[in-house]
Amino acid sequence: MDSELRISLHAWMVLTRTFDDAMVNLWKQGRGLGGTFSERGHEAISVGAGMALGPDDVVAPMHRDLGTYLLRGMSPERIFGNLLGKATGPSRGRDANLHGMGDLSLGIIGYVSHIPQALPTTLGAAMAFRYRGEPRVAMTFVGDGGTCSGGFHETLNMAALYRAPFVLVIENNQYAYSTPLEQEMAVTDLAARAASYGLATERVDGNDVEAVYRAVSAAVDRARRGDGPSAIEAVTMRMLGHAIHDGAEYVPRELLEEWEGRDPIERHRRALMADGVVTAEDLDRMQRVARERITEAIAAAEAAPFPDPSTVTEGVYA
Ligand SMILES: Cc1ncc(C[n+]2csc(CCOP(=O)(O)OP(=O)(O)O)c2C)c(N)n1
Ligand SMILES: [Mg+2]
Repeated sequence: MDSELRISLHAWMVLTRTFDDAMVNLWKQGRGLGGTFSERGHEAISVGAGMALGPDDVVAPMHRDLGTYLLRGMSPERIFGNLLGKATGPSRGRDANLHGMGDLSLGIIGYVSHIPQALPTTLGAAMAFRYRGEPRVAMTFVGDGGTCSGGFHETLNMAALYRAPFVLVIENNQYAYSTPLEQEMAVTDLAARAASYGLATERVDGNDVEAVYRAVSAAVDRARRGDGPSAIEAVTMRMLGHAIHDGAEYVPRELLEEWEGRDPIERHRRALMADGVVTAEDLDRMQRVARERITEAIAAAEAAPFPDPSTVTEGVYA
């Protein structure tokens, strides 16, 4: 992998973590955030997978895929605006959360918060590309918990049957809210679940950004060539609670400590340094730039207006 791409993957992970840390702090300071889902520990997945897409592809990022939103060009100002319920957020104050953030001009389909309904929606986009003969790919994400919902199984069956240009990234963070993987399902090999419907699958270390990028890139290429859908299972750990209100006391401390030692950003930083791709000064600069960017974004989002109450019925279709 060329050095420029490796540095870019790292810089997006640093920006994502910096955003995430700031988001958690804002919530703790009571500064008006809505649903706050930390993606700490998931940066290699959201960035590695997002980077594998081309400019004309579409993606529906899940609640822990902040890096994918940023990579697709959704500005930190707009995302903080959404979390604060401001008119400048993509949902225009309708959904102060990390879903409801679609923007088709950036190739982003808003994640449907009812799990796993983003899967059939994304498959619909993939089928449209297939019918029109466009060389485009539709990608989305699902958690381990989401793989237990009926829509996951129906989507995968149809995607494989019609060889849709569809890529699914399964984020196996080993918990669905407070339920550990082995209490969710009898077969805990999530790639096998997808393979049973006929998708090409691969299981990767979800804390290794380059491994995620390579696996998802191969899946995107396969879909674009017309060789059908894939599911990539990326194994990681949710490092904070389900959402900010949840202290995750039910997760064994030793498990979290073990995964802290595999932190995706720290690991990648060490690899880049060992290979002489970056210097400590480069990394300090990267962190400084990210902090400045996020500080500016928070100030802009806090100063932005709330939606005009007279617009409340706009976007209501039923
Ligand atoms: C149909 C439905 N039921 C419940 C929820 C509430 N909910 C949101 S995320 C979540 C847990 C999902 O776990 P998993 O799929 O493993 O994703 P993770 O949060 O671990 O990334 C739940 C229960 C929902 N969004 N939709
Ligand atoms: Mg999970």
